[in-house]
Amino acid sequence: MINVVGLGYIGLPTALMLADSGLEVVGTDISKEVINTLQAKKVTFEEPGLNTIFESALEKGIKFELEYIESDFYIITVPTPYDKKSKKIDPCYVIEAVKQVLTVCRSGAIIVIESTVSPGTIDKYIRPILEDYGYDIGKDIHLAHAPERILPGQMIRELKSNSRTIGADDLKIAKKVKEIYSRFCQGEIATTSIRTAEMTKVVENTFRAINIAFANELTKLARQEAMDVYEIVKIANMHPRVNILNPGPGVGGHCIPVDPWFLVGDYPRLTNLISTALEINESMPDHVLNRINEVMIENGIKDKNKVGIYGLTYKPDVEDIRESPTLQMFEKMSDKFSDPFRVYDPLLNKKILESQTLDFERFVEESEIIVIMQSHSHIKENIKLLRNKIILDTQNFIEDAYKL
Ligand code: SAJ
Repeated sequence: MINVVGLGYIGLPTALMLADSGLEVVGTDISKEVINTLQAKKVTFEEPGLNTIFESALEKGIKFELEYIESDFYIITVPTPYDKKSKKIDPCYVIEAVKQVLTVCRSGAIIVIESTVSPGTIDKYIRPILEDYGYDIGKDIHLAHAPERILPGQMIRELKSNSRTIGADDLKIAKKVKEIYSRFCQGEIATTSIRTAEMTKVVENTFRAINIAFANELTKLARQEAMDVYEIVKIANMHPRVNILNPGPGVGGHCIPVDPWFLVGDYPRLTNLISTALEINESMPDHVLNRINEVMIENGIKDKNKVGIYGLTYKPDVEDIRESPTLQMFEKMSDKFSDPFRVYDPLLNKKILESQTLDFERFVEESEIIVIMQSHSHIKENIKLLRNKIILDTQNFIEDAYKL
């Protein structure tokens, strides 16, 4: 039996996939609300394909409990918040979950940590707990790290098709963990040490952050030269060994703008490139504000109320607003603009901001300039309604619009 601890964006789909593959699975979460909802046969968040796999897992007997279950296999998928000031990870939830597991696990149990952690966290915080509880690691308890790699909006498909990394202290344990993940994962599964698995996950997201920063720096350079950055990137990417990512209004989510800071926090003298890249990405919301200002001046618009911001989430067609570029932009606004712009996002039917409107038609009607921060399918389907509006398109999908 497998006990999956933490039924959020990663834990729930993972538990469902395992149950769907025929394994006995119990999902545990500290939130009564989450457990009540799941026990009432309802999913806790929207994600393509989640309902179907949920129904199948229910049929195959998955259970959801507040309590940790006696078992010999645990997968921990709890959040790892990070402190914005120190830029360091706070492993408190992982630590608490491991402690709870130790009160119920069987001798010889394997504890797999899936939550993203900064490199060295398992050695520094988790091993000492096991030792304090009197466990002999490698004998009567085993540790592994299997960081997730899935993309919100494509989670179910990516859980099946992405390759993964499994870190363990010895090959036998790595093989056992690999067997479990192979039940649903058709991608390649690399086995390595725990430290390498921790580092690899953070390196992957850091690579992406640096690549996006390069595209963002090119954007500013092209803007100064009145050149089209998208055309430059498109042509450069025709080279067989060049793959520059897309410039954007900022980098959001809980991974790309967060994980690289773990390396900067732990190795400040060895991470000049990484910290500069992060700063470039964090400067993009300011760049958007400058562009809004320029577009307002060019069109003789002085009133900020005539500017409408479309898109609050951090990526298209996903409800998640964590570290969203629009929110980052509003945080920076207080010194530049005293009044907020009006805001609209079709995915958020609950008000998050004072200036947010829930009526799209009114939003369009009252805005002279519309700043597209997110390329939701909704705006692509309603593009005709933006006729006669001045558009600043930070996502580069509307022809003849102002760009970054
Ligand atoms: N972005 C750009 N330019 C690009 C691509 C993205 O500005 O060319 C921005 C997006 O607009 C968004 C942010 O970056 O605001 C992050 O988006 P994302 O799609 O790159 O990544 P996430 O945060 O949704 O998920 C990433 C995933 N990494 C990828 O390489 C696609 C996922 O594989 C990881 O599992 C996840 O982080 C994680 O949990 O670490």
